[in-house]
Amino acid sequence: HYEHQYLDLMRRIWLEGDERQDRTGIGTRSVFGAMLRFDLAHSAMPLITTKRVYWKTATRELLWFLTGNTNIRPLVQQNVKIWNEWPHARYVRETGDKIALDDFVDRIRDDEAFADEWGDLGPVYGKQWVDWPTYNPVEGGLFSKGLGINQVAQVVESLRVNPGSRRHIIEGWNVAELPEMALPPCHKTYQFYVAGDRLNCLLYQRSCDVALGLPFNLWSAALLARMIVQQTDLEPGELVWMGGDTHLYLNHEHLIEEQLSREPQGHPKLEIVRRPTSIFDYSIEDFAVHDYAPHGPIKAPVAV
Ligand code: DHF
Ligand code: TMP
Repeated sequence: HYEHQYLDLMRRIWLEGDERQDRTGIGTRSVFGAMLRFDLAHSAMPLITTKRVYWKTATRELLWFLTGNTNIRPLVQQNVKIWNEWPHARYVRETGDKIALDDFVDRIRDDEAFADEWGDLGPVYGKQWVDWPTYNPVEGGLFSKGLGINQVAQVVESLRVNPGSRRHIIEGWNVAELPEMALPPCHKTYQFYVAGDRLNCLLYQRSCDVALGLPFNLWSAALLARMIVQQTDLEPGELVWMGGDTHLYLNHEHLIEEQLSREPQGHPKLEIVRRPTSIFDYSIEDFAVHDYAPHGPIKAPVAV
């Protein structure tokens, strides 16, 4: 079963990883450099079954990236909570107002002006993917903003007209803008590769929370590949995932012990029920997952 790769990685990190202090103060066990490979043929998806993964939440996040929006408000309005902690932490830090997370999120939902001021994550994934900023030199060594670059549209186009290219890349790591981002991109580089009529996707993730983040990241990368497959009239190939600092947080022990005691079950499949006009026209109703009968959810706190 494809999922043994994930469970084997989790076990190896937990048993053999180096214990390290990390930015969040929680502490991790970590390995540096890891690879997973998944065959996406016949609509197969690398969806984790040893706990319930909220694939619709991950899908809403990906669709939000593709709109170019970096404010959590549209996520909050869809009841997607995965980015709430970071704007909340910034608000508490910058105002000294120790508002509870739930109250902060209610305010983001109900108060547009408040959301405009406090809901933004800075120029994270969405901005870099579809509107990477450009600059034009002007008098006196200054620069003015040029038109943004839509990397996603460019990759879809380059896959169509020049499939053999070695330059099909979507890059999130905009060095100049890292200081303005709530978190520098984790899933930072996607590369695509056409072999015959199959589209392969490689994701390089510089930093990976194997328990909470990785199930979402695998789903989203495979989903993005499938959407591009549909838009380019190719067939699904392989997803290759590569991790840099690949870690487990020490406070995820209960999740890890429980998950490693479970066996993968079933082979979920993704059906895309409609063919939207472009990569930017998908909506949540376009996706149906079949044969997903996971084990129960396992809750664990996210390190902020
Ligand atoms: N920070 C850290 N430390 N780990 C992350 O995985 C992470 N991921 C981010 C932002 N910062 C991060 C964005 N993606 C969850 C999943 C993905 C995600 C953020 C959070 C998460 O908490 N998942 C839970 C609950 C899901 C839900 O409430 O819908 C899970 O059980 O999968
Ligand atoms: P870092 O910026 O110090 O590396 O912290 C980011 C943490 O978030 C790290 O534990 C990796 C995790 N993460 C993922 O695993 N996947 C994601 O998609 C995101 C946004 C973060």
